[in-house]
Amino acid sequence: MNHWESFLEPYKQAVDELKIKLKGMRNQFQLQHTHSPIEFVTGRVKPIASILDKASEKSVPLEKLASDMQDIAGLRMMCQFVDDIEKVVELLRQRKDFVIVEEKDYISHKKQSGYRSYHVIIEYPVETINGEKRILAEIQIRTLAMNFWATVEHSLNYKYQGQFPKEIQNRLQRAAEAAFRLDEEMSEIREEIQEAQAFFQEKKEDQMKDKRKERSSRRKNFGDSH
Ligand code: 0O2
Ligand code: 0O2
Repeated sequence: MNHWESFLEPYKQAVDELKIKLKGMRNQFQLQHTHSPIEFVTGRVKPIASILDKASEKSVPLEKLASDMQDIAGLRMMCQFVDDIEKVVELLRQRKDFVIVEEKDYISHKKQSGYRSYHVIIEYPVETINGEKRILAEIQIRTLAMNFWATVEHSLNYKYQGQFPKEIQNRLQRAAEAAFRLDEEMSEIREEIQEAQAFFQEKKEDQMKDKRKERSSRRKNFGDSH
């Protein structure tokens, strides 16, 4: 195993474990038939090239990566509505399997770029064959609209290396405002949307039940005739 592989291994394990745990929260809401504040969860370990770029940009010495780079392990939780974000953060605060070391509210205080998201930095214990290793991980919580904007801006940033032409910069600012307004509009009709979603979910479950019944009666008929 080379140095990078062994350094990143606990981060990979943490991302895998946290993805299961955070997706589990979503499944539990669905089982309770209550609106899940979590729409979907993704996770990644930062690629080595990005770690090196960020380390050089922020003057982080490689031997201090573990303590000074908080997002080598990154999780993202997407929500339908802005109000869901606070609920998700509260659920994270109540957990006993990690410690929150920092919260960054880029929703009340959006970044210069127009970026909005809530970041929770955690210290997460990974069990290894050599004992416990505590690593830092970053959980970004955002609405679908915030995620759409950030994903597009991230791709453009990659293309222009942060040196956006003025025209693109203005358009990105306008798009950030439009995403903000979209979130506001969706919050206004939240109850309507949730009622419709609950209705569809119920209908889907009824259809599944009918299909299960149909299959078991077909199996029974087959058994009776043989
Ligand atoms: P389910 O049952 O669909 O939730 P991995 O789990 O390793 O394959 P990772 O790193 O979690 O992948 O990220 P990836 O592949 O980008 O997407 C993770 C999950 O988010 C996938 O579901 C996607 O279907 C889901 N996803 C991505 N974009 C959207 C979106 O716009 N809306 C919704 N609702 N879901 C999205 P899972 O985890 O495979 O299973
Ligand atoms: P990638 O490719 O997503 O991994 P700090 O020293 O705390 O100011 P740091 O550590 O960069 O700086 O933390 P910050 O600013 O809280 O954000 C870390 C991550 O948030 C970024 O990781 C992005 O994922 C996301 N982010 C922050 N600002 C922006 C932005 O303006 N646009 C987009 N699209 N995402 C943003 P990385 O390492 O930049 O990138």
